[in-house]
Amino acid sequence: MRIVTVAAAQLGPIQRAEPREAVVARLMALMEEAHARGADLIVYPELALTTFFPRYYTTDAAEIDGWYETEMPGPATRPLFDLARRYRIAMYLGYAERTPEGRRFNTAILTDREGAIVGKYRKVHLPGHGAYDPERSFQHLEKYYFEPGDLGFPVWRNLGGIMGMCICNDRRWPETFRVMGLQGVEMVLLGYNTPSTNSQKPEEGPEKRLFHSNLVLQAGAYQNSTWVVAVAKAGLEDGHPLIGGSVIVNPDGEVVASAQTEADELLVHACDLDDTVFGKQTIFDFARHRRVEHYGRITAQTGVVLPTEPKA
Ligand code: ING
Repeated sequence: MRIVTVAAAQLGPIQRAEPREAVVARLMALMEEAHARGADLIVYPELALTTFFPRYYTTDAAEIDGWYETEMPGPATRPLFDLARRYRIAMYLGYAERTPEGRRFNTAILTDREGAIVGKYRKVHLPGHGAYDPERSFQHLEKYYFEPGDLGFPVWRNLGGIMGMCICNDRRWPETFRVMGLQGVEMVLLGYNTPSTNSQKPEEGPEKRLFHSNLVLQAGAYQNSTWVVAVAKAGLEDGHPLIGGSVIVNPDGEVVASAQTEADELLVHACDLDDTVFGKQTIFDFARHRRVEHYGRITAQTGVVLPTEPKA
């Protein structure tokens, strides 16, 4: 038995004007509850310190810079790191990162029980668009505000197991989970901010979005025999709805805990990392079963190459 008691710390909406300090107070309240319920690890959402700002288009550099962290922990987040160290709780925290060279990434960090950052991930799959799109009912400008992640999909030994990270849209791409699966990952941590509606397909609502979110999370868990912890920032942000649906998924692909609200809500579950072993040693023993000689297209091609037209 290698139990890691996980707290999935779903956040309700963060309004555009909400200061970091107020948000950090919410994160710390969730950590207090996680500690009281015996958690070893707490997982926060994507961009957990600000509203989902890629829904806004602006060229105002000062406003844009205000959404990014230039140090982690910084003045606003140090109290959270201090509390985590006091409670010996490891943490996944999503935030907008601005490097000293001025590069911008949608980032998540993983800490250990001592509050030290043991891993950093930068979102690889950026959805949406890179320029203002007047056709959309709302913007999704992640390709404008961030660069694609340059760190790949690493895993880290932490809390007696092998942990990996991704962010939001990454969960929709099977390569994300498989690259970590090929490193023996036992628990994938991710945060997400998923609009409840499709800005290009008005008939697609929250039910379909929640269905697709669980579909990819359960598949990723099962096909790589790993735990998956997925945590939403949810609810109505400045009039823009985000889905909730935070879940903890076991290595058999079963949802073992799911959020019931679109507010700040803590899910706690004792995850036995040894539950990943049977799948990795049998049906998903990659070394025994995979046939890489047939998988070349997956890395040789970015887009689709259609078959040739039949001869007339
Ligand atoms: N948000 C959404 C996500 O991938 C999206 C964007 C929603 C893309 C639904 C495609 C379909 O969950 C982020 N932040 O990636």
